[in-house]
Parts: sequence; C-alpha cells; structure tokens
Amino acid sequence: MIPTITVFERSPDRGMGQARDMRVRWALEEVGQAYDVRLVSFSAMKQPAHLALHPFGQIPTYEDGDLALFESGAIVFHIAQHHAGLLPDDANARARAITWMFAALNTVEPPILERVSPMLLQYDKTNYEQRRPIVEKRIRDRVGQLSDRLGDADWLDGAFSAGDLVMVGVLRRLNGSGLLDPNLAAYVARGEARPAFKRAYEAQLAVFTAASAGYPHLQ
Ligand SMILES: N[C@@H](CCC(=O)N[C@@H](CS)C(=O)NCC(=O)O)C(=O)O
Repeated sequence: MIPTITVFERSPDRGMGQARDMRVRWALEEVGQAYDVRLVSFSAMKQPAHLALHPFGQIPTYEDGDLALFESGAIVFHIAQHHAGLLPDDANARARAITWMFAALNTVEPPILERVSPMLLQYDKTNYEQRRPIVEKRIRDRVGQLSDRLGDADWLDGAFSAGDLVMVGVLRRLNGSGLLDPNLAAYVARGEARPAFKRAYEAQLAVFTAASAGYPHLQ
C-alpha cells in the first residue's frame, strides 16, 4: 500500500510546479517513497467527498492507510518524520529544521502570496497595481533578511532538510520576478537541481500536459 495525494486535474500554473502538491511530491521523491496521485477538478474539490479529506476544499491531501492529512507543510513534516533523510537525528538540529519549515510557511510565504494571488486568481488587478510597490518592498525586505541569514552556506542549517525543501518551494514563486537576490536565486537553483526535485517537477508537468492535450488554448 502506498500513499495517495490529490493534485489539480489542470493546474492554473500550467504545470510550472507552483501548486502545493509539488512540495509533497518532492518530499516523497527525496525519501524514495512511491505514491499514487488522484486528480481533482476545481468543482470536485468543493464536493463533500473531497471536503471530508480537506475542510477547505483544496489540494494537496495525503492518504496512507487510515491516515488522511491536508496542509502541505503538515504532509511534508509527516513524510520527514517517518523516513530518513529530511530531518537531522540530533534533537536540536531537528527542531531548527522544523523551525525553518514554519518560517517558510508563516513568515516568508504570506508576503509572496500577496503578489501571486492577484495574478493567479484574476481578482483586484487595479487595486493590486496601486499596492504593488508596498507588496514588493515587503517581499524584498523579508527575502533580504533570509539571504543575510543564509550567507554563503548551501542550506539554511547544515545539510539539506525539510526546512530547505519547503523554503525553496515557497521562494520558487519569485523565479523571474527580480525580487530574489543572486544569493537566494542560487539557493533556489540548488534546490531545483536536486534529482528528487526534477522527478517531482516532471511528474506534475506530465499531469498538466496530459490534461491539456486536446485543448490547444491551454498548451
Ligand atoms: N495552506 C495550504 C494551502 C492550500 C492551497 O491553497 N491549495 C491551492 C492549490 S496550491 C488550492 O487548492 N486552491 C484552490 C482553491 O482554494 O479553491 C497548504 O499549504 O496546503
């Protein structure tokens, strides 16, 4: 029996690996755990069957035997706790790696989402243009602090960990934006160069490519 995750049937990012199943896929690939994928449409996500798994009607979810989880961070944490390779054995180092997961999701991702959401969800564009300088300054300040902390290290705290996996997953949303300094851009590139990342990326892209076959406007 292998875990099953849910992912967008047709991801709005056109398979660029920005949907949050990417983090979960990447974690599963890092630890060498095979998994099944169940595709869900936007409307199916809001139906009772999916809401029973995910109270907010979103992806990703994770099912393994009688365990069902939602929230990408919690899922990555669960995978990291149950397999070797994503969290250090030393208790203090482990706590610090977990701290970086929370920092990625609670401190770094929110300002980045303020920039991404209007682009993805097609809402409030005029209003966003007025707010753009403030939003971008907030992002630059936050990622600047992160870059200072990273310094010239490869990863945030010793060896690559679930903290780096989630942080790189969050920062990737800024690829091509000019908001990442060269130091953080190189950090993201190091994450994206990992074979496990590449396998996860290809797998999620294959879902989008297959779903959009026959829909030329999506290709
Ligand atoms: N905090 C949640 C956020 C989940 C989330 O926003 N999922 C998006 C895809 S990346 C989604 O399902 N959006 C569709 C919707 O909200 O209707 C997590 O990290 O899993």
